Amino acid sequence: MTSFVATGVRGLVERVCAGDMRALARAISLVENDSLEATDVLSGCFPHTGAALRIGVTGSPGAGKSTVVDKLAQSWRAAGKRVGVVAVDPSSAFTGGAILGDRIRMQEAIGDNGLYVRSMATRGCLGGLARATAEVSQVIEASGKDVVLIETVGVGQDEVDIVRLADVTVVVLVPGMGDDVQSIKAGIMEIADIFVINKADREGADQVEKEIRALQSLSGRNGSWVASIVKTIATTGAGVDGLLDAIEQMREWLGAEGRLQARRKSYWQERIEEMVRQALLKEARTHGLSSEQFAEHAERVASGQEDPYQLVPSLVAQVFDARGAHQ
Ligand SMILES: Nc1nc2c(ncn2[C@@H]2O[C@H](COP(=O)(O)OP(=O)(O)OP(=O)(O)O)[C@@H](O)[C@H]2O)c(=O)[nH]1
Ligand SMILES: [Mg+2]
Repeated sequence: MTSFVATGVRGLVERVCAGDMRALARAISLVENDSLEATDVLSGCFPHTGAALRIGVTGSPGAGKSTVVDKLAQSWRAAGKRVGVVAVDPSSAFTGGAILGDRIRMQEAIGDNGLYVRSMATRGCLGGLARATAEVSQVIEASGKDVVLIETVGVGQDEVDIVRLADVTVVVLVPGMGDDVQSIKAGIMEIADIFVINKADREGADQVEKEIRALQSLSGRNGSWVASIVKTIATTGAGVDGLLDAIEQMREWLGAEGRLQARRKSYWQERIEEMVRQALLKEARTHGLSSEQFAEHAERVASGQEDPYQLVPSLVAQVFDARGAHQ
């Protein structure tokens, strides 16, 4: 059974790496649904990852993230680079979802297999959105992409976690936010490598720039990199060249002194820890610790009938004993 699955998956992964779009869509579904074959798919793809630049694009709803991503993707395609896009929560009240939908249709129509766009459903992702996004990005990268763009609304903890997987983080702001620059989630401001002030056709772009500079002077530096600030009108493409330059500079900076490696290491340190946690929990569930049993313990602890500090070590021992007996 396992070998059958592994053989089938091997063929699928080979087709993914050869740039077969249907195979890519199938592989992504397997990963997104956390299916039985997901681990083999990811493991098969992993050796084919690492070369692409991963760019996270985040910012408040409607800031123009999809439009910026679209313009970047177009520029890179024109330069012959292969581009992957993962968009998380494109179904907010703004037009992002529709824009992406159009693009997916366009991509099918012109058969451009150098561009792949995937929308992530925010609900129903088994094991968390950050995990699913990271894994889907990896599969897309393995299909032979030079750049992977990950678009996400920068509001919740999930989104901050998603952006962590990026090598370069672009935060999109818009004029007319007033003091709201301060209210953008602090975690997102801190991890910004490049600020885009989009909708620069509106009044107040200079004010936003001033506010970012003020915040920058307060906070510490991100290594020797001072986040660059670029103004764009994404709808017309004005300023997008400046953004491309800023990304290129960041890529060069990351390339020196092992910085890219250091970033990816710190990302994987957290990620591996999370993977171990999940694997242990799964182990616990297959060795007699069902959700129902957790619920029963929770009820007893909540009503003071059971001591959680005694309970947990005994549960852990129980799992290891059960596992030992199975081996
Ligand atoms: N005036 C102006 N409008 C823009 C600009 N960039 C984007 N827009 C418009 O702003 C709206 C939202 O743009 P999107 O690119 O969908 O924004 P988003 O951040 O991806 O939105 P969500 O994914 O829904 O959070 C669209 O109607 C765009 O046409 C700009 O530079 N100037
Ligand atoms: Mg969008």
